[in-house]
Amino acid sequence: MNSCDPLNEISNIPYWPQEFVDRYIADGLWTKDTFGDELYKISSIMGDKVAVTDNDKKLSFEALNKSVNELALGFLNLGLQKKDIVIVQLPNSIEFIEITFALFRIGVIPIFALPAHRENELNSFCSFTKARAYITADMIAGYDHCILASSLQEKFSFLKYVIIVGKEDKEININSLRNNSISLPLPQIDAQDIACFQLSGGTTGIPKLIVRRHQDYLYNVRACIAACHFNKDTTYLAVLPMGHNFPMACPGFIGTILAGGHVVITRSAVASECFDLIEQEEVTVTALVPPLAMVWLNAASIFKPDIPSLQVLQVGGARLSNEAARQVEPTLGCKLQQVFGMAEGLICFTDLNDSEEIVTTTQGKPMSVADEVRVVDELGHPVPDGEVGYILTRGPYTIRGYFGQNEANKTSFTEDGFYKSGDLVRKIAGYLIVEGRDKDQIIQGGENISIEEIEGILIKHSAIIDAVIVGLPDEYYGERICAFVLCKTPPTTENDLRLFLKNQGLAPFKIPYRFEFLDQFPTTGVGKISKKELRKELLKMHLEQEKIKKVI
Ligand code: J2J
Repeated sequence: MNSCDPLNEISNIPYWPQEFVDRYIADGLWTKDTFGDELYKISSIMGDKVAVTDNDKKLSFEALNKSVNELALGFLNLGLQKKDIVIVQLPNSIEFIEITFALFRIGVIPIFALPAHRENELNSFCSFTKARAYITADMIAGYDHCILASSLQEKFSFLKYVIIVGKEDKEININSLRNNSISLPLPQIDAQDIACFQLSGGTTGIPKLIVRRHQDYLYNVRACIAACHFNKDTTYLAVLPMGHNFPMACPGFIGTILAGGHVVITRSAVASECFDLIEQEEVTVTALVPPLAMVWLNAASIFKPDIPSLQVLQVGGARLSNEAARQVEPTLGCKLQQVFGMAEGLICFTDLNDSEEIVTTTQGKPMSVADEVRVVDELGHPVPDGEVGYILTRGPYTIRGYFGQNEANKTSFTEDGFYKSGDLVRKIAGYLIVEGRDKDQIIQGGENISIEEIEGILIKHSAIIDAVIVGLPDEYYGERICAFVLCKTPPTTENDLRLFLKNQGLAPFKIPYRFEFLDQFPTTGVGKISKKELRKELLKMHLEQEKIKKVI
């Protein structure tokens, strides 16, 4: 990322052409409402009903609204102002929700860094946006964020405030802000004002910044609430890192609160702990990425948890294999909802009333009638229904360009404003099936290999929890198939897996050349399996072996 003048950039962010703005407003999709106002409205309706539970802390809607106001005033008293940019990097917690709504209410713009982000990402966010504050916790998963904060402040003189949730004696503590709020008028926030920055979920390089405004992000939340039937009886377990678009706004914790439901927060994604919490708090819905869903399915088949309250498991963020999808209902006793989404906008859901076939083999339909989706070939020409092509999308909650990325925007967006996510999909009767990503295929000796086919068969093996196929660069073949597997106990052997694949009818040239057994997969900030890290790991192992061969 290049550095830029944030204020200049803010006035220069790609925006929808006027005809689209007029249409979205006329159709009632974009309104004048803002997140701050929506919280006032729902808290006046819900009153003392519990809105959030985090371990032994509970907040009613009224209490949440009050606390959000106190914090909003605290931020203003400290010196933060509307349009300032701040980095928020917090673990799942009640404070996450309070701080998010407080910032929304005063127009201070959070960048939601994920807890797994480190100095590289934070350096980039700071220098790129001239962030004025870093709001974090003293420790997140054993990592000291106070040290990271000091290092950022040494480098960036504009990073004026470090606000800490946790230890009382460090920096500016969040609680001191609450107690210190002299009444000030809250700034006027308009629907076209920026609510926050989301981060692109790409697996290469530093995430790009995605501007979400109240008008489009609120529409995003409202459309998700409608598509997922969230209401005051919904109890949502926030397991994935709450700064990610999926657990935040699709419908996520914001959707649950604005629907009058109950958000239960956990900092642990460990299946047995989450099963206990689901039972105890009568959770009705939760959202996972596929690797976590696979681990939960394995745990549920062993522990047989008693979780009748759980009605829906949303799974998205990466492709869930059809085999794993089929296990959800019998193993967890709840319905599966597949979610194909992106922080840039478009969200697709399977519907709870869809047939089992649709729910287990597709990634759903775009949630809004105003979503425009095209499936095209490499030249941008539409492909017939049922054929694989690149997805292009635009609509009332899909951005028209990244923040400060004039060059990247030329390749990531078409001239008429469609976002090119790089996902390869097939469209059948309106439903999308994600077939992979543009760079996510193995071409071995000129043969295109379907990663999904091999992964899908491998996970049918009774000793396997999850499997990932990546390509190992090879002088002769171009690439060779390598399988990384996560085994149950007792584990299995390479020979057994080869035989199994053969007996399942897999063509011999698709049988992996190499198998690697791991205890856990490297993941991205939100918990998707990081193929980039696996490829790096594979290359490292390969080069080391080559070195040993030479020595011998
Ligand atoms: C295959 N690939 C998928 C799916 C996302 C809801 C759910 C997820 C995200 C998210 C999100 C997939 N099958 N079911 O923002 O609101 C891959 C695609 C996509 C990229 C976006 C939401 N669901 N993906 O994961 O911005 O490659 O958003 O382009 O992090 O994840 O990643 P991200």
